[in-house]
Amino acid sequence: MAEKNSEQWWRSAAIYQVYIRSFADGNGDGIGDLDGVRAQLPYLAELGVDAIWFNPWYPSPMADGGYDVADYRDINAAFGTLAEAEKLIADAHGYGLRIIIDIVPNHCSDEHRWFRAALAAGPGSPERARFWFRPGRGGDGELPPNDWTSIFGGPAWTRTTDEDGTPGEWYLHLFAPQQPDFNWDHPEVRQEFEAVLRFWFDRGVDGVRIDSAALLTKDPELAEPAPSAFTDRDDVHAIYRSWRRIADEYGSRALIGEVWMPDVERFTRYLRSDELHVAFNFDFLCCAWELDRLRAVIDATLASHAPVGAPATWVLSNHDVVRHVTRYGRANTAFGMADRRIGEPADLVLGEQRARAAALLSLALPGGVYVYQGDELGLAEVEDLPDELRQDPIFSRSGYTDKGRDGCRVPVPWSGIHPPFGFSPEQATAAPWLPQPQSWARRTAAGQDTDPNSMLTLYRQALRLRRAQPALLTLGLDWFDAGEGALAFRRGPDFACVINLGDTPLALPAGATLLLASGPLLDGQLPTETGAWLRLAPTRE
Ligand code: ISL
Ligand code: CA
Repeated sequence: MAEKNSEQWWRSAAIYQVYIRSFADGNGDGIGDLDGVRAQLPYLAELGVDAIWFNPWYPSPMADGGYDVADYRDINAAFGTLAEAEKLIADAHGYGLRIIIDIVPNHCSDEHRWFRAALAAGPGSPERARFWFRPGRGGDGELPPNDWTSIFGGPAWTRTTDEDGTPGEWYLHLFAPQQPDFNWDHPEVRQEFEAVLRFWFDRGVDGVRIDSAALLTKDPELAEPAPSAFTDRDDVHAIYRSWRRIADEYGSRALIGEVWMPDVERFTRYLRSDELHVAFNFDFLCCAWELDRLRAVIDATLASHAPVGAPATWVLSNHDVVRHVTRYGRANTAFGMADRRIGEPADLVLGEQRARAAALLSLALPGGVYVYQGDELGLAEVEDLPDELRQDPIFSRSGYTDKGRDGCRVPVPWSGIHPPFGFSPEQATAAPWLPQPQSWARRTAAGQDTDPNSMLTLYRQALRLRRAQPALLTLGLDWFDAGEGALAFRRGPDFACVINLGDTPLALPAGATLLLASGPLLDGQLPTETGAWLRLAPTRE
């Protein structure tokens, strides 16, 4: 069992997401880097996670935080070098931490050599065939080829300028104009990404997170309406079948899809046994903090994964969403990507209490679990960033109506009582690329390290217990009745997780012993908005 588990490590791994730019700055330029990560490997090992997922670390003009990739086989100079990345992979392995990198196959940067060559080569050239170049509509080609809009807002097409300075063809970009979409009908695009996968697997990478995995293939005529013309098309699966053959060749390498898909049946197609190993489950992330809804989402998730035999994933926050301490402190605790509601009133004390219970919930559910950097410190969304410092293209492309995702990307506070809170070294030459709030003096890793009641201590204890409970890593879930307002389930015969989402304290099940609680018990009872892990008394048959 243990053997099988380590081969298929992704089935139950706790994965820590590192947004490199904001994690730890080794050289003091205000930008996180690989040196900074390497210095914090002992912290991550001590936290008790099994793997690290790095957001894109490639050379990039950073028009979209590195999701605009200029070279898939190198490292962003601001982060370090390829040799440093290799060293980091080896060091992480030395700590027993696996490495997952982000592959961005839907689009590249407008500074990628292929796109530059396409612009230079002109209309009708083989260089342009790797992307989606089209003449415009209207008398003079002044209208975009179709009316698709970008996921970041504004048109999904940008017009090029020919060498003689006259307006030329348009190219497709489902995201920012600096992110031209690849044409996945082109065999060279397919070969290129297969080679890129091998490049990183050869360097010891244990898995890849596949960005915007359902968007790669398009209606070849570009005629169908959005979004079905470019979302979840049947022919995208052939790509993942070929990637799976490569992953299998290397052995124990995981393919993890970023698939936002409301239709569960369509979603689980990506998880068929010859395709991806796992895909993110965003229903849980978006779900309101309410008993019935949470239970329904958990049930639906497990039911949809069961037929394909794929493990579920549980994510509370990532670099694209409002941090859950803030979400759970709002009157409406549900989340939608289209409406971040930055600045909506939030009770952060309540939000943190719920985030603590949610940590125990997510870490007790069957499958893989993700921790976004700062979750373990209880960081809330930074909602009051000055507009002129916001960098997310969503802010400008939405016409400044959507504040964007910068508020969950503020550099991590490590130590001390003033910014940069140890994010950068003492002799730093620049401030962190986004300013940290002074209130984070209470949120540093060093400050929480020895505090028995801190979020960091809770995560460490929970991750340690999780590792030590074989039932948590392998067995399924059985709901049981623990009283009014309780979300309660067993994993195996004697491990239970109980979350009190009701209005009154809950008595613990008879004979149960407390393993861990997200907050203090009151007269032996589990208070409202509190979660606990329990060892149940053996049942007499
Ligand atoms: O398609 C969507 C909604 O209809 C989006 O949710 C989209 O799938 C999602 O935003 C994709 O996110 C990923 O790719 C983006 C990047 O900005 C994000 O940070 C990344 O997580 C473009 O590469
Ligand atoms: Ca740096």
